[in-house]
Amino acid sequence: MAIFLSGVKPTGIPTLGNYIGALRNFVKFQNEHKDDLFVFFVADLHAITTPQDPKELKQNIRNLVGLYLACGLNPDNMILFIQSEVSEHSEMGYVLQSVTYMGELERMTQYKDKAQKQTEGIASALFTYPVLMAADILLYDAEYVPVGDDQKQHLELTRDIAIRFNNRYGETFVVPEPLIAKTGSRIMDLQNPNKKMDKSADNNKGCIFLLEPLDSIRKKIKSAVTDSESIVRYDVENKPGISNLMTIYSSLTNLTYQEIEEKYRGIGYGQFKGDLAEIVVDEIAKIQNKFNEIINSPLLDQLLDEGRQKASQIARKKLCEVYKKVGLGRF
Ligand code: ATP
Ligand code: LTN
Repeated sequence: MAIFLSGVKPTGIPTLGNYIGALRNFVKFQNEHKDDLFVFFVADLHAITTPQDPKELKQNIRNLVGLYLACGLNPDNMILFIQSEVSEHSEMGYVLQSVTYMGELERMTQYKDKAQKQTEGIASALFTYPVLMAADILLYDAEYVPVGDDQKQHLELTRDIAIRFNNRYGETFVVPEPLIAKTGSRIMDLQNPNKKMDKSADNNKGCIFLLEPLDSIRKKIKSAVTDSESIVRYDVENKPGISNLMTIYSSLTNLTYQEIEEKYRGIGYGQFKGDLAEIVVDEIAKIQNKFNEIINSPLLDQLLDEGRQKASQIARKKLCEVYKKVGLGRF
């Protein structure tokens, strides 16, 4: 039985980028691997590496659990939990800090980007964030980690940490592999197609949220930045806006770029954007309907209680093994 694992930060309402680059693939893999185990969590400890309002954080955690399920994750072969409820994540993170070098963390591009945006000082947790992420993964012996393209560097560091620990203390961790989709692993902002669509971005105009009113989604797609050529053609360098819209189109319809180009040959951007708006709205409307059905159901807490219990059991065992190998305490 293989173990797949991933997490999403409750730093806001998940976006179309999170859906195409992550959530949707979780569901796809789960459907394709019914005999394997899927460990998914709400990465709330990661969320507080940048400032969060406590009330909003609480709401975002709940909404994210609802959205995991509304997107189609199946409780049958899944452990779903909230990261901060399983204290082994922080404990393992600390031990792994002792085998991670400052220089490695200084090279992380997500740290450099996010540090630049901080106005009230940079939290040291933002710097050590990738080590906690390594702990999240290594605690469960996960083999596969489905993520968007922006997490590739963190996964490489996780692998380096695992290999280093294994060399120093003996075979302990499974070295995980990232699963990054070929199409849609980096959806760009609709107003600034050179920047990743981010749920915690300052300006929301180029970002589509999964719980946003459908009309607002239509408007955002129709006013997405394109170019003056008026030809639907995939060319990231010269036509980043239209290429990004084509990526969204392709991800949600499974049409290739070439098929999309042929479909819209001789037809301007208006029709293309109108069609794309309906494709996106159809997909998100399904998620919102399901979300509204389940968000107040006691099932959510039941699943989270069960998830916490199962996750703690696995994590505690791994943490004890690590303490023992490192020579800590009286293990
Ligand atoms: P923040 O804005 O707070 O940094 P985020 O949306 O960038 O949040 P996460 O919530 O941690 O980051 O991302 C969850 C998953 O979604 C990760 O696997 C990440 O790689 C993926 N993801 C995030 N943004 C995009 C995007 N624009 N396109 C594709 N995948 C994305
Ligand atoms: N850092 C990730 C969220 C995350 C994660 C993980 C993803 C935290 N822990 C473990 C995969 C595995 C991000 O997407 N920003």
